[in-house]
Amino acid sequence: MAMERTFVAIKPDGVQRGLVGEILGRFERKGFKLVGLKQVTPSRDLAGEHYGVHRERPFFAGLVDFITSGPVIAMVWEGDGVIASARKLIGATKPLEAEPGTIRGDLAVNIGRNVIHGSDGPDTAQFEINLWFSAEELNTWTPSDQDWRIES
Ligand code: D4T
Repeated sequence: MAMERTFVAIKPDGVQRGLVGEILGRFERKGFKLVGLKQVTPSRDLAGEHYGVHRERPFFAGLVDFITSGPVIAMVWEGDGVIASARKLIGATKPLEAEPGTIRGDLAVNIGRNVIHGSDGPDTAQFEINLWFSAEELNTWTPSDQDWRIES
């Protein structure tokens, strides 16, 4: 499988609830590589672009209010199959339908406060990485224990 990158963001509720370490740890323990990380309070323009596909939906204004209400942890994770795998680690959009063991299944109850976002496919991942990060903010590096996680 080709090496992939995906965009993941801990939403303001996850930051306010002190879940940053818990969530970062799940991606680290899985074996993915962190190549970009920053805390940012999104502007309404950034939020509108990020959620542009939902612009006509009734929940759009509330969603933008929420995502711009405080700091978000924006991340780029790298690894084989990381786009689909991150979605599995995150769980279903509706937290009450998310399986136990997933981030939303374990840590959330409400769709409007579902703690975390992950890109839903390769095109979205590319778009969202470019939207949230400049090229200089992304790091190409080799973890010292890589051979213990990836068969060469
Ligand atoms: P995000 O994009 O936040 O990772 O969520 P998903 O990819 O899992 O789900 P989505 O795009 O369908 O929804 C985007 C975002 O909108 C919120 N939302 C969604 C909401 O508040 N009410 C709703 O009815 C829906 C469908 C939650 C996630």
